[in-house]
Amino acid sequence: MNTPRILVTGANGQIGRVLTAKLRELYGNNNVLATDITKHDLDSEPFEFLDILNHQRTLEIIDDYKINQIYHLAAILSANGEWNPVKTWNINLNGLLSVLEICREKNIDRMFFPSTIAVFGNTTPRLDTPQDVPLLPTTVYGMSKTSGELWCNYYHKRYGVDVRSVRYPGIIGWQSLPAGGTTDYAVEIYHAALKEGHYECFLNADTRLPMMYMDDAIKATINIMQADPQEIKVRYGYNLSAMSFTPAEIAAEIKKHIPGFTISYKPDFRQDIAATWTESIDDSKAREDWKWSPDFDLNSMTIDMFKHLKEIIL
Ligand code: AKB
Repeated sequence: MNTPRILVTGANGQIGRVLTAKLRELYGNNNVLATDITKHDLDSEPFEFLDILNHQRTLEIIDDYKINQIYHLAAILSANGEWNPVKTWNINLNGLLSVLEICREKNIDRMFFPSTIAVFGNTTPRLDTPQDVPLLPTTVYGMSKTSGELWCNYYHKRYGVDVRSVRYPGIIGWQSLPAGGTTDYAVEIYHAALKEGHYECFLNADTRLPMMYMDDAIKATINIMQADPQEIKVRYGYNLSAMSFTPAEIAAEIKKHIPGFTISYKPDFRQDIAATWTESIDDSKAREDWKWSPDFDLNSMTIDMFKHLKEIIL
């Protein structure tokens, strides 16, 4: 395959920042255009401001930079989405439709759409959740991602758009902070442990959720995008799994590194969201189709998080 010319939307988000850097390492800075509605001081060029609802500007950018692959990350997450449901639907779903239309019109080679465990709901089996299950999400974020998966599948079947998607669990990394998600606690807890020695958690001690280290999330994203088209059998979101833990379990892991660390619990509305998601995921389809496998568990992730965060924070 020739070197791709890539557009990343939402490049300043938690995953976008790390993914953009990795794509630039792989394909060269000038072949990866970062776009977002805000610019971070440390962003390297090329960068363009882009509101994903501005269809005309997106088309112009695609032409100007001769883009042939899109990683469409721009979205509002589960907790923040609940503060403004209509805006969230508009950005998450109408933004996706605009990008899918552009892929069709411009014959874009490949597109990536991040889905999430937020597509699951109270009717979904909670343990080892299979690939194809009832989806009845309760958040507008989950609704937009569930519908988004269906639209991706539709554009593939109807127009042949080569769209690929995974259902990310909660993502934990030292490089960037999440904004407005329900799984954010699992990043905040490491920062708080180093800075304050204490963390007040907005979920209950025993709320088990699927999680993944950033390195694995980036690896999965690049692997699925580099796979041959015939290996991709699922054109909505592939289930993806690495580890599952509760706030009490991650706190116990942190205590191994910081013995004086303490945690308290003050559950808020995010506990109600988390309670509708599942506890563990069966990702055998991704393992089978494009040979997915994670490298990090809770233990190795915690060692790596502290190694990097200590350099930044202390
Ligand atoms: C969130 O908590 O909203 C996200 C997700 C699981 O998609 N991290």
